Amino acid sequence: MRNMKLSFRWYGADDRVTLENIRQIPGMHTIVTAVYDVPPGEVWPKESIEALKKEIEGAGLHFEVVESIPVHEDIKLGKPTRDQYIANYCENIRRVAAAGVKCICYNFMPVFDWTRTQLDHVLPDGSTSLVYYQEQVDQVNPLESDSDLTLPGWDASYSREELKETVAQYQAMTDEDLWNNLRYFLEQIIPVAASCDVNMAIHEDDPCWSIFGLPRIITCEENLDRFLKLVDDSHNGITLCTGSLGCSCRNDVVHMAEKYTSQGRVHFVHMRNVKVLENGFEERAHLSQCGSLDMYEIMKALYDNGFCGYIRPDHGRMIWGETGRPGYGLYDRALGATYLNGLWEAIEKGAQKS
Ligand code: DNO
Repeated sequence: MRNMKLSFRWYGADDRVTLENIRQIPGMHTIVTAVYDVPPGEVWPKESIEALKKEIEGAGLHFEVVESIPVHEDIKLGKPTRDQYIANYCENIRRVAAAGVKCICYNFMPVFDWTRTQLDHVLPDGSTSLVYYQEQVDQVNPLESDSDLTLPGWDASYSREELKETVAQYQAMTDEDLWNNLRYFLEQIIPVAASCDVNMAIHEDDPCWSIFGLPRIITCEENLDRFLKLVDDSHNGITLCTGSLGCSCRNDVVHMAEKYTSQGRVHFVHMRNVKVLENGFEERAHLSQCGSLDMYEIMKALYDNGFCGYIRPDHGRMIWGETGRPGYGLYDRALGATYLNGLWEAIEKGAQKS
């Protein structure tokens, strides 16, 4: 039996979605979380990690996936101060591994993590979801001091001046510079992850193209091939995020799921459906017919190629009047989890019968 482990992202004590809610979702195994009250680049206190573990296990769930240990901007920028931040990163790997964590999700996107133009776009059925319309992104120039425009989801801890300065530093960098800085980082962290037997799982850039002229490199098959070769060790793997890759028609997500799972490099999967539009995309319900992705074929590619890692429903819509953290409410993600369970059971039983 090939067993995927169903997981769910939880934002800790501040999250309106409780561990008690999550444990009632059928088949739930692992909580995906992080220590949120420590600035990026710093070492996570052992007590905070232990407290998380205790709380999660006390609710009858496992704490096996961290999303994310953030990568300090100085590492991505290749500044001289990066060595201390990388040493801290290695220490965090050791600390979470000691608490039983098996997989760490992170990203290497300059400044902005995921980017959307609206977080509560109303879909025809009255639910709301996150959307990205390129023409709105094109109106926002983070380098213009008189621009008040901002996009939802941006890191509020930056002042406008700091943001402009950091963005300018990246704009002076090429993709090759970013590749070099990623290699430098991986060459130090992967041996540590291997010695602790923790799988590192990079998250693709979301969306998977450059924004504001900043380099973005974890975007497509060619670049994922290159990434995996930077340090050719199974602990250097990926989070296959179907929505991040699938918002570009150039990415064949089913093929990528087959290829990287068979190579033993997919450690974590974010299952999200998106509707690709001419000038952007909308996040949709998980069901295949609601978006552009064939969720059955993706799950089948995972199953057929021996996937036994962690999988979580990604961003849900807001439905049934729920309010809360955009993309991370309870109801639609729970529906997504149940759909994933159903697909997996059907694929598994179908395979056993044939
Ligand atoms: C968005 C998430 C991302 C992800 C990071 C991983 O909802 O998928 O923020 O956690 O990119 O470091």
